[in-house]
Amino acid sequence: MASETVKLLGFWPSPFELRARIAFNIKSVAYESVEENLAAKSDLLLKSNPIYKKIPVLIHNQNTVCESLIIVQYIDEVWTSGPAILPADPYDRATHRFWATYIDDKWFPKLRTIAAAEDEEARKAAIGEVEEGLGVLEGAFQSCSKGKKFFGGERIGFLDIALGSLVAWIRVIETFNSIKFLDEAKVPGLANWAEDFCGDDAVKDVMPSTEKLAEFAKTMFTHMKPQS
Ligand code: GTX
Repeated sequence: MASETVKLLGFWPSPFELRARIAFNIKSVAYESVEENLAAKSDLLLKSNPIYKKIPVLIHNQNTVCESLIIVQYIDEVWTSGPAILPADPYDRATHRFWATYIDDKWFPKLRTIAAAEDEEARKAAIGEVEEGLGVLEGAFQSCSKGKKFFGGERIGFLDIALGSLVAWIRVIETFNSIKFLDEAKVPGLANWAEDFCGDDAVKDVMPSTEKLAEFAKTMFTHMKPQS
């Protein structure tokens, strides 16, 4: 559709924007990428997401869609000619959505807590909680993937995008803390999955490098306060 508007408001280090980019790649949808300055948000962002004032925001013709996981589901439902992102089976879909919510609500905040920890005790506690959560996600991977490469089976699906978008940030935190979260000895399924995910055609050109992200993170973490 030549007259279609498909615009993504984002910010390159954002794992949440990355989710939409990967979904567009899976569907081979061309879109205009608009880089936001989060220290001086554009009127378009403030008008498009007045509730949260956050990126990513998808503008599709007259529709505005906010929240990364909702954007991915919208992309899946609108551009149906490309490969499906959500599983076909209703229970599998529910399971993917459940774990994606767990990642965003419970697990990822712990990863952020490591960077914001005020002392060694808090940092170690947060690392332990992140590792515990990865153990839980390893179990989810074993049951969702059913012996295949991805949570979604033969190809990347919704839950792959939800967790995979965070891999570069996981690696940054690993580097800063001299630890290995995606350790083959502890979470073998996830360790191999992360390599496969990052090498996938829909991902490899949009995933930021750990080095570039680490440079950005150095400044960001200096200003971070502990999350409540
Ligand atoms: N729940 C939202 C989603 O899934 O879309 C979260 C989006 C979000 O947090 N966006 C941030 C934002 O716009 C940018 S991404 C922050 C990533 C940090 C990673 C640290 C390890 N923030 C603007 C604001 O809060 O004002």
